[in-house]
Amino acid sequence: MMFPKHSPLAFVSCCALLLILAGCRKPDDNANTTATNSVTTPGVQNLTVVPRPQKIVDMMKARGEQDEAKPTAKIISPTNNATINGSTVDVELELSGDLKGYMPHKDPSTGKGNHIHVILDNQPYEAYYEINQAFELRNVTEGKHTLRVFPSRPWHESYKNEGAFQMVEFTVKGGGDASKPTTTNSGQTMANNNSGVSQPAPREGKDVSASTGGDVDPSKPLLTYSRPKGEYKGADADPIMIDFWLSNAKLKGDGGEYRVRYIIDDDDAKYIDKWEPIWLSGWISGKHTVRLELLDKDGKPVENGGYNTTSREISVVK
Ligand SMILES: [Cu+2]
Repeated sequence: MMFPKHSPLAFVSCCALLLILAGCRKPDDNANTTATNSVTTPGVQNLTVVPRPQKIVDMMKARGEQDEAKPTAKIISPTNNATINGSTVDVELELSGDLKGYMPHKDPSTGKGNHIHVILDNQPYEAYYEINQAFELRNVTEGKHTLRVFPSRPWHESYKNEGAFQMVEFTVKGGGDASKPTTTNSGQTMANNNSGVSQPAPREGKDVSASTGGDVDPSKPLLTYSRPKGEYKGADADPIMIDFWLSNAKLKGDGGEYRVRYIIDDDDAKYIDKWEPIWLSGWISGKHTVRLELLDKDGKPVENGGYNTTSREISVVK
């Protein structure tokens, strides 16, 4: 008689016990899941400065004297302080100086080669390979802009001799619509606006993002961010080069008083005291922020139109 009476209670107790057990199990399961995740997603990145990769040393040897070249760039168009009507800006360059065989050109079989880094305002650079034809900056917004160029090697290391870097300011009237998405890849949408004249082959160019030039004084210290940018895959992601152009400033280790500070993600700040590229090894997969800043002798950022502190997001796929 007693047993049936207790039976529902026992049943409830059992359920409660099971629930408690289930409840107890749950955090364990979560903990296990978390633990598994943290193993598959490497959380810690320890970057170290490593020597110039052997792959690049070998390429330099194969290039003969080219790395001792002292290319001088001249921006033919746009001229300094020019006013451009319309949203397409043709960039024309001339290279001279002691070239030692250096000439921009993309090898069709490898997709690589010497090229010029072209920087509109403080956007990521664009690579410009065939300088016998103008490079089109498309959808440039109305207003004041800056253009910076310098010759670069196939592995994107810039030439740092005097005269390699050139900068002009120009103004666009009736420019591209900042809210408009980019035009077609060949840029023909805009070219077609004119007339029925037959279209030439698409030229090298880029639909640029909306931006305006900073209030830059070209006679003041100026740090131009160059690398890294974009996506790095496999062997190209280890190591990754940091490279920049420095105007009107000498770094501490080169007999001057300036320093370049770099901050990767939320890591502690590190410093570059000689004007040369550095290679960093130890990147983990995912997105990373690279910030470069020019500092004066007191460790304060040097202001120049906002260009001396630049952050870029890169992505690493291993
Ligand atoms: Cu490059």
